[in-house]
Amino acid sequence: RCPQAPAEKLKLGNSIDASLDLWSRGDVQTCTDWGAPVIWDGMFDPDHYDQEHRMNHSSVSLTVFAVGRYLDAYLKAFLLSAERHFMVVLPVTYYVFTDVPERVPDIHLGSRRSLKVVRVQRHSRWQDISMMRMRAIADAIESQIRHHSQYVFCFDVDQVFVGRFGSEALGDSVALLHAYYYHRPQSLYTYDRNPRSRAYMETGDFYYHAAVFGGSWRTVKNMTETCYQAIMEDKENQVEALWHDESHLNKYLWLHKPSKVLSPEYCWDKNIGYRGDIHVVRLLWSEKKYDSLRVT
Ligand code: 2GW
Ligand code: MN
Repeated sequence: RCPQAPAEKLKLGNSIDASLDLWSRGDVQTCTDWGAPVIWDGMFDPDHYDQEHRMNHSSVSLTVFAVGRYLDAYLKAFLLSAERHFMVVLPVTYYVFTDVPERVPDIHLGSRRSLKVVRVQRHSRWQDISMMRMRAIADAIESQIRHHSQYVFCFDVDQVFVGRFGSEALGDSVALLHAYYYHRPQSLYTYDRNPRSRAYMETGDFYYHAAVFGGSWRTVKNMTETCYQAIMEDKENQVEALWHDESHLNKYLWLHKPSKVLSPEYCWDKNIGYRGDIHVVRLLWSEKKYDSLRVT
């Protein structure tokens, strides 16, 4: 059931995760070979997680970028759905990074939830809009987030919450299994294969999706700074990794193993169709509007 790691090898870092039932799902991998849990529905008691995190006074910052046309296309639905499903029992601070602050929708937020707008420059290439998030996140953690939130979660904006995305997802270093690759052989993973790029890797553990990653503020700061530095080195060498920031994130997470891995429940695409191992969908890709949004 958990072929890669015998239970005694698991070194779940804290009492909160010790309640995870790694044997409750026989159909999927519930732990990595370095002992990190892979979170699937049925493995955890949501109330236990919420109680523990409330007792610990955990608080979370969520970062999301809505630059240019992505603001009107996706931001409102993303935020409204986050209010219903994202860490609802914990204090949450949204950080919306945009080049058009005046267009950020005025959303009614729950108590102990707030929203900050950070103005960012609009890069002309979309690859740069995506990659430069790493730098902006690191800066915001250093200047603001670390003073009030233990945890940071970073999201693409083109998705909506449709089920609980709760405190079971919190951990020191959290990565997400990409919905298209978690059941596929490693040979199909779209790692960067160009030796000239800093993101180059031959083999890895999983293919992680950059649409969701998180952890303690310290770890996410290190993650985003390290990726940013690698991206800038690539620019100096005039190379760009195959999947931009996602390639660099995959390289980082191969060298620095995440302490918790989220199953694709935490970022599902309905175009994949039915799969028996997905019991709950928590976050869903929004429809891609390439035609109208990716014209430059
Ligand atoms: C992106 C592509 C083409 C045209 C515009 C943009 C764009 C992205 C934009 O105009 N404004 C903007 O705010 N963004 C932000 O970057 C937004 O938060 C969006 O969710 C994020 C990533 O772009 P997205 O969602 O269009 O790309 P995906 O869904 O194919 O993302 C995967 O691959 C990316 C790298 O190519 C990133 O690693 C991303 O995290 C992955 O999910
Ligand atoms: Mn996306």
